[in-house]
Order: sequence, then C-alpha cells, then structure tokens
Amino acid sequence: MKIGITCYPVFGGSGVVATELGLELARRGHEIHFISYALPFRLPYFVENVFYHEVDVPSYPLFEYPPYSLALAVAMFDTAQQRGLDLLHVHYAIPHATSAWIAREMLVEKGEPPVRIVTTLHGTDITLVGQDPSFRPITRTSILRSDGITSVSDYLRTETDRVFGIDRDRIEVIPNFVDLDKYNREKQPCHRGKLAAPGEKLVMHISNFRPVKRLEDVVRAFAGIVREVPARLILIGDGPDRGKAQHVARLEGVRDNVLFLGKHESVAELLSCADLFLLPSETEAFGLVALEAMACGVPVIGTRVGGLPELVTNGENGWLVPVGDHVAMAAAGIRLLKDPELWHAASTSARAAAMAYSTEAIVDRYEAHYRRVLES
Ligand code: GMT
Repeated sequence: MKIGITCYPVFGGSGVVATELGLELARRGHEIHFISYALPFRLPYFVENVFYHEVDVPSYPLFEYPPYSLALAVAMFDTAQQRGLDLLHVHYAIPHATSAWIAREMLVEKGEPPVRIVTTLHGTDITLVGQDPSFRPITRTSILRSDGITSVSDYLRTETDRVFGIDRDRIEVIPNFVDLDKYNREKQPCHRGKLAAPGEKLVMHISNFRPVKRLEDVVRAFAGIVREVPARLILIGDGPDRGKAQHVARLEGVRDNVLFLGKHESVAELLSCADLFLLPSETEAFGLVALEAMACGVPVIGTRVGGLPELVTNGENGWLVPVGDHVAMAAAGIRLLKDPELWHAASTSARAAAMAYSTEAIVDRYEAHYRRVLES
C-alpha cells in the first residue's frame, strides 16, 4: 500500500506512535509518505520506503495566523496525486482530519481516485481541544468524513461517542504499542551509578510538562517517598510547568534530590534504570509512556483516569490513585520500594502486561484496518 501519514512531528505520544507505525509499515514493504511541517523526531535520515514531504506555510503581512491546515491539505493533495496514495492516515483529529477531507475533495474535483482517510484519535483532540466551541463542529464533521476511525483506548472511544455523538461502532480501538526488544531492561546499559548515589532508589517521570500532566504532584509524591526511602527523582522532558515543579521542589525541601534531565530521545535506556514511574495526569487517553515504562519492568503509579486502567492493573503491575492524591501515590511508592519481593512481582507483571502491546501485534491490526477501509 502507499500510505500518507500526518502527525505532530514534535515530542509527544501521538507523533511517536505515527512515526513508529510508519517505520514498521515501511519495513513490511509499504511505501510511506510523512506529510508534516517538520521531520518527525524519531525518523532517522534515510529509511527505505520512507519519504518526507514538508508542508510549506507562506507568510503574508495579512496573515496574523498563517493557514497551516490549508497548506497541509494542498501537500496531501499533491502527494496523493503524484505518488498515487491509497490512504491518508492522520494522527490527532485537529486539523489533520479536516485537511485530509479537503485534499480528498480536491482529488475528486480533479477526477482522480478519492484517497481513503483513516483518522486516529489520540486524546485531547477529543477530551479537551476538540470540545472548544471554536473547533467542536469542524472536529465532529471531519472525523465523520473519515473512512476509518480508530482510538487508542476504549475510554476514548466512549468519550468520542458521548461528547461528539459519533457512534462507538464506527470506531475501532487500536491501542498504542511498544518495541519490546528496545524497551527491555535486560538489553539496555545501566546508568544508575551516574544518576543516583549507591543505595538510592530511582523514581522517574517523563512528559511534556503541560498542566494536564500535574508535574507538581510528581514532586509532592516524591517528597513523601524520600522522607521514608533514600531516592532521587529524575524528570525527563520539558514544558510550561518546569518552573512550578522547581518551586515545589524547593518548598518541599527536596531540590537536591530532583534532577531535571531535559528532553531526551533515549528514554529506553533511562527507563531501564528506574525503580518506579509516576504518572499523576489529570487525564490520559492511553499513556504511552506508562507502557514504555512497564515494558522496561518499571511499576507505574498513576491516576485512575481515562485509558490508564485499561493498561495498569491496580495492585498487580502498578497502582492507581485518585487525581490529586499525591499522599496515596507516595504511600504506594514507599510500600513498593521498601518491599523487594513486592517490587519484583510488580516489575515482572508489568513486563508481562506490556507483551500484549508489541509493535508486531498492533501494527497487524492497523494493516487489517487499512485493508477493510480499502475494500469498503
Ligand atoms: O492528546 C494530547 O494531548 C497529545 C497526545 C500526544 O501527542 O502526546 O497525547 C495523547 O496521545 C498519546 C498517544 O496515543 C497517548 O498515549 C496519551 O495518553 C494522550 N494524551 C492525553 O490523553 C492527555
């Protein structure tokens, strides 16, 4: 198949999923065309069967907001026409599903075969941004114009039905996936000695530090843990809430135990050193980073929200607490870190649960979805 993939190419779960999906499909012999405003960050320079088409958004004094969605639609149209694409697979509905729909209309108007559209819903396109009155009607119509709709969790499918009135039967749940070879603590070098003093446990969090991730709760929960267990908090990523987290670390008196590592691509190596992963998000459609941690045998303590309960089984391979309850988060962390047997059981069980989300198994499901859409 010839497939155009559009995603947000910057750091973030939806971009990771789209890029890894494209790379795996290319390995399977499909021709993949990434269409976006920048090279997806996990895309190496040259990969057989992979092409990159940069969207050029011209500026003009009249444009306070240059219309990216329109330039993207034209790039999709051009690529579909020139390379004979069968499918456009867009990740994150806004504005990608709308641009794909416009591109298809343009192809039809030119008498070209209408490219099929698959839209994958990832999270805040449904739970937050998509519900803003400025976007809601166009988000709904654009999703409905797709030939195939997938969501990364059953929770997100239910929300799409509830909030947008899009029948859940039209949506196929295809969860996120992980490279089980790469995300494997047995196969990664250990940097523990460089990150923590001997005897200290490593608590980790990785995100884009947006308010939805509740970074301050990470620091507060860690402060509770470190009062009982010698530990260090490793924060990976960056974003608007870094300053607030630094402030809370000072207030809680744990500034010297918190290490901000900034943005990193080699998260498999870092996760493989961790003893505990904290994910206190306000909402999380799936929680790809939790899956990556679990694949590395790291128990996750997260919040009982969104799609996280579909991944983390409370008391077995991790713990789930109510949003904002950093005290419960700390208590669960202390229990796990103080009990080597309990930790070992949770770690083994986390890795075992992650095995159901292998790249091979999940990409098979995307391929089957494409076939159904093309045959329909
Ligand atoms: O929806 C977002 O805010 C962005 C998106 C991203 O690019 O990171 O995150 C969502 O997609 C990920 C990949 O499917 C999921 O693992 C995340 O849970 C989801 N984020 C939220 O729902 C907040």
